[in-house]
Amino acid sequence: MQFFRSNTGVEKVSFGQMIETETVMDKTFAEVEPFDLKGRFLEIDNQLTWTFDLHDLDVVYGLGQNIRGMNKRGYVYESFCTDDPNHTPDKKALYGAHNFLVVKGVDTWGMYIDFPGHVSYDVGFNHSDELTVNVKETHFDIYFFRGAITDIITTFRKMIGKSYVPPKWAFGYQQSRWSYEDHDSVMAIADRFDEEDIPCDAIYLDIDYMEDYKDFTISDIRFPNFNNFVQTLKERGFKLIPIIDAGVKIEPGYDVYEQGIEKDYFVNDHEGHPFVAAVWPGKVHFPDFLNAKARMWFGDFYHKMLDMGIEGFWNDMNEPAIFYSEKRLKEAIEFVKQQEGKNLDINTFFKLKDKILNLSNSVKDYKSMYHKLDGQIVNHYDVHNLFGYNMTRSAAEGFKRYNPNKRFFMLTRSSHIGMAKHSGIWTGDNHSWWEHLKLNIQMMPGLNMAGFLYSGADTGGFGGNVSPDLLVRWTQFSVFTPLLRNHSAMGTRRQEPWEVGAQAKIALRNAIRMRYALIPYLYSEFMKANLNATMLFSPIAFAYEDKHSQKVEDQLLFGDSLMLTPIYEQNATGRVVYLPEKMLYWDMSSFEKITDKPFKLFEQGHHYIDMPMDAFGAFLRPNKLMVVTNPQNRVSKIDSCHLTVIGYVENQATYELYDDDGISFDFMNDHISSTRITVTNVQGQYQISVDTNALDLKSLTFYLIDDSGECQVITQNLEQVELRRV
Ligand code: MIG
Repeated sequence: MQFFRSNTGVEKVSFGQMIETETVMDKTFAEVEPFDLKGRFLEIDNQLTWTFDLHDLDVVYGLGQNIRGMNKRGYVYESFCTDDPNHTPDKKALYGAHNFLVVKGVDTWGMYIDFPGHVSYDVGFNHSDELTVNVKETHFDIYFFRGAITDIITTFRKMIGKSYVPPKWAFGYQQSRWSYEDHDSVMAIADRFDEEDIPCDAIYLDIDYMEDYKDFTISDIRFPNFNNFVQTLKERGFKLIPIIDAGVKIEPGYDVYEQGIEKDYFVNDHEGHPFVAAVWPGKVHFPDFLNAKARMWFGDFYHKMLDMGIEGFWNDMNEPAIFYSEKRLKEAIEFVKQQEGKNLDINTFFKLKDKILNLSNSVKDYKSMYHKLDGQIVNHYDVHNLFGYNMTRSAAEGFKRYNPNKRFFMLTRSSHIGMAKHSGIWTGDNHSWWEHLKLNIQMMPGLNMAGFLYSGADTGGFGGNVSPDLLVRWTQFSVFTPLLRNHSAMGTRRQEPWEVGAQAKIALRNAIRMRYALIPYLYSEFMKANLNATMLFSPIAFAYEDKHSQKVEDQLLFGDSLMLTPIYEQNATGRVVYLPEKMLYWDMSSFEKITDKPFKLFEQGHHYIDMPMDAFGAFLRPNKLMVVTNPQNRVSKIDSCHLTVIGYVENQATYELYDDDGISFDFMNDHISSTRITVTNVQGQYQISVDTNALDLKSLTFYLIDDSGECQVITQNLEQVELRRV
């Protein structure tokens, strides 16, 4: 065991890593003497268990994409990337494995476990005053952090590298369904958005666009002349986002399969033959994404579709999901045959049932898969959580080779710490349940802590049938998440915005239009969170130290200026909110209503806020500003010349508005537009100053609210040069 301390106050304990995980980018740790190590640890049977004390008031944040609330205390969790579409409260793991948590309390400290296999956490479940971590291995690194919670998170995020930045169009509304399966159905969706005057920037292609579910193929029966089709939609402002699955169909003559076999780039079984699993295409092999050469080979296949005008993808089934393996299916069938004609006792009957039910995603299969890394053979189970990460890394590195200065769109289902550098994530197959809207709300801070800023859930729910009010409420929340995508499964009720009734359609159009109005603020806050390694969504306890704020589970700070209080319950027409200080409510039901000054001040404390179905809103913090604009139907059409600024200014507020070209990495060389807006309230008179290098910025309209609730509207014309200081 070795101890390290970095210059940022992080302590690292190394048990000697088994495999290079590529998760920690900042490696400036100096070896030190063991010091002040927390907890009690125990090594038995090649596993390590570490127990820490929890104080009564400690709140445990983190673990990224997982179930239950923001405060993880009171349950058990696992890090083991899992394709399980039933995200019920008894589950312990979802698609991602994110071993970072922070205990906030009397003593605030954080922990990151850099290990790609199975890790479990008992967060005060068996013993309410203990946090116990178990790692199924003794070779790995642990990092400990101390400081204020936001400093711990920033230190950690800097260690793991800058988060992924999508193209700016990715902040628009995106429509998906499994599946818009042919040319005509995709066209009909695009046409309908324009007819209904509902903004939309992207439409997804799910597995049916392929020929027999073969990656990087296109069914020319369903999509004749695909290149033209991509181009036509692009000219109308719609991007197409095709899915790529992890399994490669076994089919002689199919180039990905043939080359993979020839180059020995597939994951093997214990006999050294390519492992046979079955997923959508039937029997498949899995590319050995942990192997750098295989990664490069697979990543280059994306180029084929980039050449057709595609600008982004979603990588699915990369936990990897396995419907069944050839070997285990054989065993199961044998077992079933043996039972024929027998009088089954109850145990045998259950065994029979389980043989079939447990075929999918079996740990036995993961334990029979092998990776080949520079002559080293590694059992898949030990590095399981790196698989989806490396599939997506393969795509991201492929994009860099294709065009190093272009931002491509990328989402992945499975992920691990370190992957946030390469891609965004969607949170997988949720259901059209109110509980999953709440889960979505509560998961956002954990995702941000793990570096995932570009993320969101399947809005409206993937499985099950959505009700009109659930779709409206969910969309009203997703208006704030960087990824705003409506997606649903085959066979469920259709949930495009016009499918759930006339009243809901209007509410949905208004909410989606409000999203486009928010883009100046959303994009600025997203990019600042990215560049400064800070949070976009935080529990209010990250900013307010009062006792009550420590326990709030259903409100979020969104960027620097807003506090969200979403509705997540059936039939609710309002809700109780907690305000840690005096704040301004903005009724965001429709952007156009802004001229009616839909603002109201509320004192610190608890309040009941009315929000009928078509209404939603957010609270502005005092002495903060937000910048919005007139909504348009595409991100590219957004008006950045005439902006609107809203603020409750008691004395002084400053806002840094960020913008860039939205498509290149030039922002990394400071090719950005920045506008600093300062509003000072001098006894009811506002002084406004604007420093900007944005040449196209022509006017700013201010809605300024003072302590008495009085709203003044002031328009500043920036063409008067004296106002603009560059
Ligand atoms: O076994 O491609 O999470 O978004 O629509 C299901 C079909 C496979 C799972 C993804 C979902 C996608 C679906 N996929």
